[in-house]
Amino acid sequence: MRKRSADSVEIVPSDITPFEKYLSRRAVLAGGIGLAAVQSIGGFARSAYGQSTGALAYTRNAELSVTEPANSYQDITTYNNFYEFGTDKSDPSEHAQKFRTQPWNVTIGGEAEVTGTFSLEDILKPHPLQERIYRLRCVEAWSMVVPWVGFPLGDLLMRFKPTSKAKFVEFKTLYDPKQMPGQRSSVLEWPYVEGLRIDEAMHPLTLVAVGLYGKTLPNQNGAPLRLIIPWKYGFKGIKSIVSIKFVERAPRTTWAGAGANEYGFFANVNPSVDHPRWSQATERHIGASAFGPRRPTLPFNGYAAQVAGLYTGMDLRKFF
Ligand SMILES: Nc1nc2c(c(=O)[nH]1)N[C@H]1C(S)=C(S)[C@@H](COP(=O)(O)O)O[C@H]1N2
Ligand SMILES: [Mo]
Repeated sequence: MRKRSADSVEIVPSDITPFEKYLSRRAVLAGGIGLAAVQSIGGFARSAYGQSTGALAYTRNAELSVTEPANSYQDITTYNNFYEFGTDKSDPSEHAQKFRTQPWNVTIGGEAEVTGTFSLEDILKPHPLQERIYRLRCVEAWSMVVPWVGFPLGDLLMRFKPTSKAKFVEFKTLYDPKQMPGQRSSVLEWPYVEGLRIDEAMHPLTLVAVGLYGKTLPNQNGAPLRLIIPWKYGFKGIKSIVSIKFVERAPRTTWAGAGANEYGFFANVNPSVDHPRWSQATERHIGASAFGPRRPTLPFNGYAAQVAGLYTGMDLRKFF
């Protein structure tokens, strides 16, 4: 891998380890058990990825979906936050159209037995896709309901065999100011960095999204792969991921860099802890009348039954 600067790496094709090759080598070493099983999950059409909004094969996961009606495709793909393409809600859909997501590589590093740079295809191939209708709650106090298509992040992370030192996972978005005009301004520190505690990353609700409304992700929604953590504010859902690193300490996130008192590391949706500049007690649902009533915001965005246990004994005012 060629270093470009301390924080960004340029991936050259010769650095890419085909995942199957790696696994078959490991399978021999490990006596053929376990690792070989990873490959047999199978189930998605290789050609489905990397195209612009192509159809995806998936099953619906009703158990992990909300029953509220989803927002329109129009709302979900034109009202976006993706500062790499500008700070207005309409900027990403206008400025991300020519963004190239093929070829795409993801580098896995840090405290894990398996590390290296893998093609998107190798990253995604073993994971059958599910549709999950999740609520998205932005820290700016608006919300949407989105039919995401993806698979559990934990299933992906386990393939790399994180070590006992892996207490957190750090994620980075592509750094490419030529393609991402927002990165030519210093509105945020680039590349965009996010992080999760390892148990949050492994939680079955935490999703790697590769599509929405049954099609591959539009660029403005974070193509080709992004995170969705439905009980957290939207900024945790990092888009267009190129790096996943297992680390011992909580990474310094981009938004904490922009204002540590405004954007906490946990960022669990919490109606009783206000953002310094606006209340978090209620939310405006995108698509509903601007003059209609605001909705009360639910603790953990409505997912408390599934995730509150991750934070037992923690002061959620301090760890906001
Ligand atoms: N790389 C990157 N990821 C990002 C952002 C961003 O600016 N850059 N914005 C975040 C914020 S604040 C929100 S609310 C969600 C919005 O996702 P959506 O546009 O798909 O609704 O993306 C998150 N992921
Ligand atoms: Mo957000």
